[in-house]
Amino acid sequence: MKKKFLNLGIQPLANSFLSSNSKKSLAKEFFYNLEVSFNTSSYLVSISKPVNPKLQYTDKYAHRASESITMRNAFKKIANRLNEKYLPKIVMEIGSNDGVFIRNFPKKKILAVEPCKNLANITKNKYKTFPNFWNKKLANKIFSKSKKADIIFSANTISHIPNLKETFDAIEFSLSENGVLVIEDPSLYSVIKNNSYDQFYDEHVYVFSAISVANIVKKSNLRLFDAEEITTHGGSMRFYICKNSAKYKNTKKIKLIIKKEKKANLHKFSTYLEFSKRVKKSKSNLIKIFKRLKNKNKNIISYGATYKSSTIFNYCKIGKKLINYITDTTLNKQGKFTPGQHIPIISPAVGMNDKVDYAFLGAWNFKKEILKKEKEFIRRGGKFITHVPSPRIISK
Ligand code: DWN
Repeated sequence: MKKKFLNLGIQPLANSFLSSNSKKSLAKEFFYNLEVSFNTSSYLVSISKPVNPKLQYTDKYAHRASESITMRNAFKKIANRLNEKYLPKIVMEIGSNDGVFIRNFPKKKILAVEPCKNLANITKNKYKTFPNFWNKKLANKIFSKSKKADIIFSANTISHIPNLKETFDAIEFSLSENGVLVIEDPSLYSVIKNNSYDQFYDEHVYVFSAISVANIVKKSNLRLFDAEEITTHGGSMRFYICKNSAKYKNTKKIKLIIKKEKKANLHKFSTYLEFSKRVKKSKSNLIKIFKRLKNKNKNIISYGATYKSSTIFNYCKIGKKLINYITDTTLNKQGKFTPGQHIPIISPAVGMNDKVDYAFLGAWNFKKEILKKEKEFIRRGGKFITHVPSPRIISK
């Protein structure tokens, strides 16, 4: 049974950056109610009513996974590790974005699946790229009895697909006998611990725990045999999954991770009710910080036009009165307006100027990288604001 525990209000699609803020284009904006539920039998946390993926993964998808050094390095490292450990002949990536993971492999080994046509166009000339949604039909088109994948990799994508049963059935069909599915997604443990409620937006249909993944993959004759806690995206989990009959034994690490999650009561509804109370408190404290600074005539901007910050700004109703603009390195976000609150997005080269007093860390998950990059801003007295794990001003 699904039980609701969090209501983040009326929200736009986090990817719907607007080219114009004219009345005509604002009238076309799509909104939905962002409610989050807990399944008392599978322990899966999900958006109560997912949005139709065809509205989300269009030829105007804005996010480029290769925009940060942190992610470029992280993908290179895991690509090399998988290559050395499993010696794969065929590697498929589901949700290949701009190719930041596959670029670490020779062309002949790679199959890429990417439903956003503008992204698929980036990789299609070098790598065999299928501009489609991952499902059984596509699996049947790509694979056969004699052609299977040794590694299926998917970062920040499986949590975006509403139909998990079909997704994992299609993966089971596509994997070789001892093939391994490696998935990375934000971890529920970190979300609860850091109060990072902004990990909930239309695309994050699920926020996984190891407990829930183990339950879900079982239904498709797959087995979660290992996992790693990783630091990317503010705390993620890397899951290793194989066919039931594959040679891999369940590791000590996966048992320990599940034990840790149980100790944190991730299998109990009461945990989520408590989380929901903390989210409300976080909202009111963040609004207080913004209003206090604005009353002192401070210039506040936001750093990183993230999908996550779309949830915050629309839930907390933090808009143009409180934030002058948002800076983002992604060229195709610059010159646009954020979903719902319509805050202008500009380049950091223009936006990180002497007039800025405070910058809200929309990309708080890259705090280390950003603080390193913005030494000059900090040196001249500029400060960052964050809401993770609780709203506060960072002075160093
Ligand atoms: O799952 C998803 C994650 C992985 O990526 C998606 N559904 C969409 C997207 O979500 P996000 O926007 O919350 O992700 P990021 O990776 O936190 O976005 C960072 C943004 O900040 C990018 O637009 C790039 C920008 N940025 C910047 O302007 N200066 C990032 C860094 C590190 C910087 O120095």
